Amino acid sequence: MTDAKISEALTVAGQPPLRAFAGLADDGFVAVVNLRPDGEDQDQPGNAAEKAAAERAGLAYRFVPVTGATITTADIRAFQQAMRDAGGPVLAHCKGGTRALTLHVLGEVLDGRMQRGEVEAFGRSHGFDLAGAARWLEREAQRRAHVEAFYEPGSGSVQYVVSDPATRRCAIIDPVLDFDEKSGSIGTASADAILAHVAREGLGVDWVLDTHPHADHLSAADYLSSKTGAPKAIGAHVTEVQKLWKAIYNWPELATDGSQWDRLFNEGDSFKVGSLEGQVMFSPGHTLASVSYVIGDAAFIHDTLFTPDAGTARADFPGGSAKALWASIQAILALPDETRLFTGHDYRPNGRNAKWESTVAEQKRANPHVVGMDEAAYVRLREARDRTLPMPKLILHALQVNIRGGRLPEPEANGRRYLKFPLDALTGAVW
Ligand SMILES: N[C@@H](CCC(=O)N[C@@H](CS)C(=O)NCC(=O)O)C(=O)O
Ligand SMILES: [Fe+2]
Repeated sequence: MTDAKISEALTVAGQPPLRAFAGLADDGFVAVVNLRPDGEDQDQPGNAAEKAAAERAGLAYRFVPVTGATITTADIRAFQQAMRDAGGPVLAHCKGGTRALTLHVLGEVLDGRMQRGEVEAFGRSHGFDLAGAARWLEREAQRRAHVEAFYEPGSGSVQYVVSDPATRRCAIIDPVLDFDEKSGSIGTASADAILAHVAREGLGVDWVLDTHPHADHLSAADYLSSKTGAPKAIGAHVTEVQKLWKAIYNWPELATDGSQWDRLFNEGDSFKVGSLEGQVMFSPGHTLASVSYVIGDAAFIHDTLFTPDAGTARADFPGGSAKALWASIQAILALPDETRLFTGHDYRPNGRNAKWESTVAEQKRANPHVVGMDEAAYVRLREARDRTLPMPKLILHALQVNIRGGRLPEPEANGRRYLKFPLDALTGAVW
């Protein structure tokens, strides 16, 4: 194993054999961070075996799989978080150590502790070639749309603030209103974290956008729109979703003309975020009304494609269609290869760090729901998988709020708000 001590807190290394794990604690390490996706090499122990070996040795363990060509800001932040959580010396390894050092230096540059121009010389001083890290920073510096993601672990949702550095205007996309279904409590911590970011960065909010009426969490669009004064918008087909759920909830007074939003977007509509141009793509399948927002080189595709290792979203909610989802995915994959794709959920398969960013090229290369598929095969795969999935825990709570743009039910005479649940309206019971 090649290893290099970068600081008291961090040593980067090539693949350690499992038998070396017991000795790492004696060498003073408190944690191992594994950066290798499973299956890179035949003789690689892999995530599960490393986790077990680390536990046996009394070491903390974190799985932050990355490939050199696909590193994202989320990976860099996850690596930093793993370092902070360890609270002592960490051995971070990939195959040869370069990816580990790359994540470290990228974090240092993003946080202003290292200059972009110092990266390669720093790598050489430790015996590593960090040309890839320098290229990553170069690409990042050229981006016009700045994207900040906020992961909400309760529902595995990813909320975004996309901003125009030139005008410091932004759009908020798919914000979450916290909800504890056991106590019936509503909270605004997630939405307030977005407001705090917006204030810290001195951003003006042009839009509060939802990609679709969510079925797994309450939307904070109404809350954030009233806090910022920014208009809220969603796809125009939301009116069909309103009609569908109006019948399910037996809710005669619900307006189903979309008047709960300031703007309803159709396919091809455009809008501005500061000086950046936003384009709307109609992306039905997961829901009747789903849209994707393409802003600069960033596309917010929510529940269509997830990250390549996590496949695609389900298509079995009322109004869903695997066939329509396949067509929507093809339209997204027809965007330029380098388009950054930001997905709406991540459920952290195999306990890896949360991921939400990919590119069109990566999806075409590595998503098993895309590679070698045609419409018929995809529909078979999607429908078979959907039959195994229970309904989201909050579907009946969420829809009655989200088809009103995130507005909570009006208070009753006693000042309290109530939710309403239809019985036996949905299929997919867990028994
Ligand atoms: N366990 C989650 C499931 C949420 C869920 O169904 N998520 C949708 C997106 S809203 C999905 O596409 N899931 C894909 C999957 O679970 O494989 C919950 O109860 O909230
Ligand atoms: Fe969804």
